[in-house]
This record gives sequence, structure tokens and C-alpha cells, in this order.
Amino acid sequence: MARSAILNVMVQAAMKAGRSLARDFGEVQNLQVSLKGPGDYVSQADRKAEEIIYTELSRARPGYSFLMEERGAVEGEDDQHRWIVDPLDGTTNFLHGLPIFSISIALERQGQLVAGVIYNPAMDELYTAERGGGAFLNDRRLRVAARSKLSDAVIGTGIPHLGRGHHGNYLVELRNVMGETAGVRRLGSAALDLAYVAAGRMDGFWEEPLSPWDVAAGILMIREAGGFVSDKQGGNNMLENGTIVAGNELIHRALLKTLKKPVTSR
Ligand code: 2AM
Ligand code: CA
Ligand code: CA
Ligand code: CA
Repeated sequence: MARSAILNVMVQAAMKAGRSLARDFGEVQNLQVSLKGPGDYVSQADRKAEEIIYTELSRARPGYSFLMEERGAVEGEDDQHRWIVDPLDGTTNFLHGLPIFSISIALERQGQLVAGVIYNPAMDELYTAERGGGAFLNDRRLRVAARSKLSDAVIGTGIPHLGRGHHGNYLVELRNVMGETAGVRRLGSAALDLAYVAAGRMDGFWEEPLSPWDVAAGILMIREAGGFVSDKQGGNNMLENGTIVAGNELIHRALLKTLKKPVTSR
């Protein structure tokens, strides 16, 4: 598999930040942690990883704009290109010693997602995708799962956090999905969830509210693996409205339908 120069830049940045996260994961008890809002933690590990990615990407492509979780928006001279970065997706898992977390880096060109990298340093799994070039886990080409029935499907989700989202609505959705599928999983890193859908490890996924850095790389990953991604209305505004539904064509359609239902009888 030949990676383009730009994808290599992204991979190098993700791997370097991944080494920093892996070191910090070995001694989480020593990390300084602060609260950004209710249930919303950030640590030195997040900031260090973000700094590494920012430095690497700025050096390789001076002037590109950024949208990063901790640093926010950074306008570069080049407003045609924008990096969308989550330096540590799954901070809560990370701080609890759960090895389910990832780094997510996406590149937009003229508002279109053109490259994405999701890296889980704990398992040394590197997911990459380029527009028109397919999606890969390490060197293996990815394809979404082929299951066609919701009743055979394992569906990932994220539970809305303390102080965010509509918990009542979510419970209705969860109850309906529980009643129609083979199982529901909640892993705690949306970027990794989306990578797992691309890899066919989960048949589908839905969550809200999410931020652009949680989903940008994952959206491209799933599409390049032959899958379907939309917002909850079936549109393409995932980065703007923070809702996401994904799967293969049939599971995506069935999941959208199930999420619209009122409470079912059982
Ligand atoms: P984070 O770890 O980068 O913050 C899990 O459901 C997803 O929600 C993860 O992508 C996680 O990203 C995000 N998340 C975790 N806590 C959150 C909070 N309090 N507010 C918003 N998003 C959160
Ligand atoms: Ca966070
Ligand atoms: Ca995140
Ligand atoms: Ca994060």
C-alpha cells in the first residue's frame, strides 16, 4: 500500500503523539487533571499529544488552518486546508487505565475530507484513509461488515455525558436499538468506534452530541471502507449538528429508521 506524502505526515504525527500517550498511560496517577465542564476532563497527556501533533503538522505544511479540541481554531494563511484534530479521544477511559482511546487527525481541502488517521497506541492499531484510495488497518484494506439484518447486527453507541445531550430521548433510542439488534456496545472513544465500523468489527454506530474532531477522520474511514454515514436526519451535516449514524448501506438505513421510532412495546 503506497501512502501519499500528506498521509505519511499525518501518520508520523499520530505515531509520535501516540508514543507520548503510551508513556503517560503508564503513569496516569501522576498526571495533572482538570475539569473543563461537568464530567469533562482534560489532562497533561491530552495537551502534550496535541502540542506534538500541532508542531509536526505545522512544520510539514506551514500555513494550514487547524481545529483542535484543546487549542480550538487556529486560522492559517491557507484557508483552503484545515486539520481537524483530537489528540486523545477517550480521555475518561485513559484516566481510568482503560486502554480504549485514540488519536484522530483529519485533513479537509476546500471543505471536503480528503485524508484521515485514527491511531490506538495501546493496541498499536493504525487506521488510515484517503479520499478515493480506500481505508486500511495497518496494511490491510478495510471493508465494512456485510450483515444485512439489524437482528444480526452489533451496534456501537455513546451515552450522552453529564450535562450534555438529552438523556430521556437517548434512552428511548437505546431501548429501541436494544430491542431490534444482536447487541449494543459502548466503548468510550467515538473515533475508535467509527474505525471499528470501517473494519467490520461493529455493524453500525450512533451517537450525539459529538464534536467535529471526534468524527472527521472516522467519517472518511467508513466511506472509504464502503460504508454509509449521515447525521440523524439522513443529511451530511455531521460536523455542524454533532449527530452521527453509520453502517453498511442496509444497516445505516435500518438504524436511521429505528432511531426515529417512538417507544416500542417490548
Ligand atoms: P474525548 O475523550 O476526546 O473528550 C465518547 O462518548 C465520546 O464523547 C468521546 O469521543 C469523548 O471524547 C467525548 N466526550 C467525553 N466526555 C465528554 C464531555 N463531557 N462532553 C463532550 N464530549 C465528551
Ligand atoms: Ca475532551
Ligand atoms: Ca473526542
Ligand atoms: Ca479529546
